[in-house]
Amino acid sequence: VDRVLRGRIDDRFSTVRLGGLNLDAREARGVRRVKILGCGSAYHTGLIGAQLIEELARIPADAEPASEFRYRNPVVDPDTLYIAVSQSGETYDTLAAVQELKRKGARVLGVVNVVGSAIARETDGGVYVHAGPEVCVVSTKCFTNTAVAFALLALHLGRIRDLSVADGKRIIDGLRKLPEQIAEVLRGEQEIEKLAAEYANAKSMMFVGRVRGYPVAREASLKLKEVSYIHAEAYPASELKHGPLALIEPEVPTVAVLPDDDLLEKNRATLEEIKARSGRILAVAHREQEKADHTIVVPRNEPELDPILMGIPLQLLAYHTALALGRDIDKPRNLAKSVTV
Ligand code: F1P
Repeated sequence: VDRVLRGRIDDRFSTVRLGGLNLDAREARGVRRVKILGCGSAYHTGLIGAQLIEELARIPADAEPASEFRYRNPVVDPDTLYIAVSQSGETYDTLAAVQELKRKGARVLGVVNVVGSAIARETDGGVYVHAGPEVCVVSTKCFTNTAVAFALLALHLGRIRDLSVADGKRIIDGLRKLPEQIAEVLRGEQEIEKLAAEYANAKSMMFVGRVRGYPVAREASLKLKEVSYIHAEAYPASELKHGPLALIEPEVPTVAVLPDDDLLEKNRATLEEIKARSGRILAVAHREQEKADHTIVVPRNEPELDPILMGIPLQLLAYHTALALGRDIDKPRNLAKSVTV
């Protein structure tokens, strides 16, 4: 996280410098909509990025799996800014989506980790994530850094569009706190290892979150599937009552992402629905949750940045669950470093 922030924050003016963006102020002011494309973890960081851009720059934004987008003859709109996200920069579905967009005359930026990769080359500009090489196949630190890169991009767009400087300063202060807070989360690893041993016998796992918690729930569920091979589902918390509650039973525990924001009461009501069906609950929250069987407590930061910190203990949970089950974490089955087909 230090690396993605380094040299990019100007404290005097509470602004952000993104040298490679290649989007001048006039172009940035003309953006009516942002569409983010990526696959797997990159898509999930896109969901976080879309929320950050809506919250901090007030531009309508959404994310879609690039692997869907490229097959559906999408309407390409000149006032939409397209952003492709990729750790490797080589994922073929994402690259194909970028090429399709370029063919149709769209402006496409990249949020990419590997410098000089195919997606970095094909895009018109963008932000490098500087997470360093992902030594294992699954994306972990790159997920975190990409979310930080999106916070910087959202701040930048917000500032150009004359949104509150005070808000910018608040988020910048929050970003600066992240490295120490991440270290604090990592110091809780032993606790998470014990929890992983407790939940590793699950038949399946449910992950839920609402708004800022939802992309975290999706990513945590993907991480668990990728490395432990436990079946997992992720739902927006309010979707549970539209069918999936039927799956809840003691052998199907739920991981609930519960930031201490204005949705906490709603989220607690979801926990009650799960408890009423004898479901076990592991919460990730800013304070102990009495309705949960266990809580992993993470430090508080600015609410918009919650997805960044809350994802990390769940990466550790997936890692230790895989270890407890004797899986080869660095070589998960059926997963390539970059999916080039
Ligand atoms: C996308 C991705 C990863 C996943 C695995 C397969 O990669 O789906 O999220 O962990 O490595 O590919 P990328 O486009 O971000 O490199």
